Amino acid sequence: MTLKFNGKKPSRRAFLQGAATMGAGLTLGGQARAADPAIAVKPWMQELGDGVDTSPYGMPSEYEAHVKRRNVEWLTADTVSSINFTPLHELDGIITPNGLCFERHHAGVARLDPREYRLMINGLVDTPMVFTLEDLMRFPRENHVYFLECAANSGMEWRGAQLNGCQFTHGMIHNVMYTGVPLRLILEEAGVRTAGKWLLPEGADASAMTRSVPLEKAMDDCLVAFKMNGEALRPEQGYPVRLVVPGWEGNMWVKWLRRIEVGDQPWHHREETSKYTDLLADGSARRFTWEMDAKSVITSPSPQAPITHGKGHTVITGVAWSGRGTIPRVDVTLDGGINWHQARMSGPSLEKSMHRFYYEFDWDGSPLLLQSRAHDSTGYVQPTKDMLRKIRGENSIYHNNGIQTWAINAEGIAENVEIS
Ligand SMILES: Nc1nc2c(c(=O)[nH]1)N[C@H]1C(S)=C(S)[C@@H](COP(=O)(O)O)O[C@H]1N2
Ligand SMILES: [Mo]
Repeated sequence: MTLKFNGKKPSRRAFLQGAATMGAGLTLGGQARAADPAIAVKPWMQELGDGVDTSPYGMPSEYEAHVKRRNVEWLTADTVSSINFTPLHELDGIITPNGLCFERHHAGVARLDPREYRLMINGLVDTPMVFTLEDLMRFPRENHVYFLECAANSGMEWRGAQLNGCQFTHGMIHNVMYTGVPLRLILEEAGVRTAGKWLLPEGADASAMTRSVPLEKAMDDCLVAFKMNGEALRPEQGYPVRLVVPGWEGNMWVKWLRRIEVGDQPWHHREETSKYTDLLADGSARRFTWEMDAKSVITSPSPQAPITHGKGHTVITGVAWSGRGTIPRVDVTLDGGINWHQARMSGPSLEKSMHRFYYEFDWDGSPLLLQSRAHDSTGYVQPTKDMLRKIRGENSIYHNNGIQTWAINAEGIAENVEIS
């Protein structure tokens, strides 16, 4: 740990003394508040609270009502084919609570009756099959934590800083523990023919979303998932069953999964031609850019989470992820990239999952240019936005994994800016 108090690295003894005086609230975050009226006896200490079962399905505290998904009204013509954003600036750790997972629908939320749920496997298979939900539950199942990032995450930021808050610049992501059946086992049950090389998962919503997925990926780590963070998928996330395509762009994670066709070639449907391709400067387009590159963002402080305590000990935190593995290291800069400091990682480091980092420092109250830079387990380092534009041109929307900058002024207010 590289905690510094007033610029000096404390000895272990000094640190322990510091911790001891924290009770009196002097060193890290506290203040001497002997006369603080909030310490007095409160109504909730004098009366009985609600009994069990007042809220059979628990809800967050009423004081947390601001912690919610938000959309950006001008982005889409209506909310049915639209997107909202995970409030990253309010979260900690690595798991996204189910009620806060961003939503992306092409035709609204399908309301499936699980008793009428069916999954069909057809095309180049020995035995076309139809499974009920109960059938799926009889396969061996696995638990994995994966991030899902829409390829359009940060897309509005390609040409310059635009939206003021990491919820909006980076909130098309969630990180969830899935329970599901390896797709490989289901395909083996149907028997993929030798000519079968591609899959076409299809959704049961009114958009009938489809994507071409190479067979190798399906046989490697795709899941047919029915639980998220231990409970049934939320309707917004594809209840009762969605496809999980670890590390790959969110669009391929077909929700309300109803059918998987096996074919010998990709289908080149809408979502892999007119959408989810990147027009380059020379007029050609990148396609099948499935893997999500390493990326990170500081979630606090950030435009929706300013520094409110003034100068002194300050905690910077954020998240990082890579579609190619883990994140062994994140660097943080306070001065727009002149000096980089290695952040402290905390929490599980899982493949294709979000990672949490912290950087604690003593803020002298002068303006800051905060950035974070992720390194993934392949050695890849998150690029600047200038580096991305140099290679990809100005026309891209998808796959913007460039370094994000927040400018913090002397009042602690944060703003989305771009410096490189
Ligand atoms: N059936 C179906 N699956 C879908 C979509 C959809 O509209 N319909 N949207 C896709 C897109 S573009 C993304 S980014 C993810 C979003 O998943 P989420 O709503 O759980 O965040 O689901 C994908 N799967
Ligand atoms: Mo997406």
